[in-house]
Amino acid sequence: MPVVEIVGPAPSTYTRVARMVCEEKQIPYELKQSPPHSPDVDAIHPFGKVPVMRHGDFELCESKAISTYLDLSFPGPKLIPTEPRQAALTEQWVSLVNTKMDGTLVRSYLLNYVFPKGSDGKPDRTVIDAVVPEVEKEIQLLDRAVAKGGFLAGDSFTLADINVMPILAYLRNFPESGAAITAAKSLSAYYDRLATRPSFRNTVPPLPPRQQAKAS
Ligand SMILES: N[C@@H](CCC(=O)N[C@@H](CS)C(=O)NCC(=O)O)C(=O)O
Repeated sequence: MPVVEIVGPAPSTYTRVARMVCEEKQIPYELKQSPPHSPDVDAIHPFGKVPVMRHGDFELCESKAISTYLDLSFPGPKLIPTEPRQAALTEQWVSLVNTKMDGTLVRSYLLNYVFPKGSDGKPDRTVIDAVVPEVEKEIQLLDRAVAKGGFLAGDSFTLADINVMPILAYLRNFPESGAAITAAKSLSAYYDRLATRPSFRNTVPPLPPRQQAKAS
């Protein structure tokens, strides 16, 4: 069987999702760290987003589609349950995160810190201050969701958990979101528990250059 190729940079949250799926199912894969909108990516994703995937002559884009393909094609633990309610809850949480929360938590909040756009080269406080209430609201929503069964979709580990963990990993490192996660006791415990999984530990992205400089 040909080796699965995941194309996208390691720091990308969605790329990490596809990699975590491979790790959970012990699918041999290669990571090709082409950035968004590079020829490699544009050849597969109509809007140049990462990740994209190659498996032999099969090419695919969109993290959820890639995850579904991998889950259905390879043996190992089912990450998208087959029981209808569990399957629907998994789909629901992937959708809520991808269609709403990624916009708030990653695009509006985190990326303002990681790629500051303020006139002085610092994060734009106006943008951050405006989005913080919604960031806090969404973290509280996740906290309530995992308080019930210990996972996002009921009481077992699914793709819904894989999909949110890379976002939480970044959120813990920034002031307002970090404080909100610390205050969210169920979510903090959930993160600490899931962060011990090999799939998460084996896909930790390198520190961004600015944080590397501080750490050394
Ligand atoms: N719906 C897509 C979203 C992928 C996405 O937004 N990826 C980001 C990196 S984490 C990206 O490619 N950003 C560049 C851009 O949007 O132009 C998926 O689930 O794969």
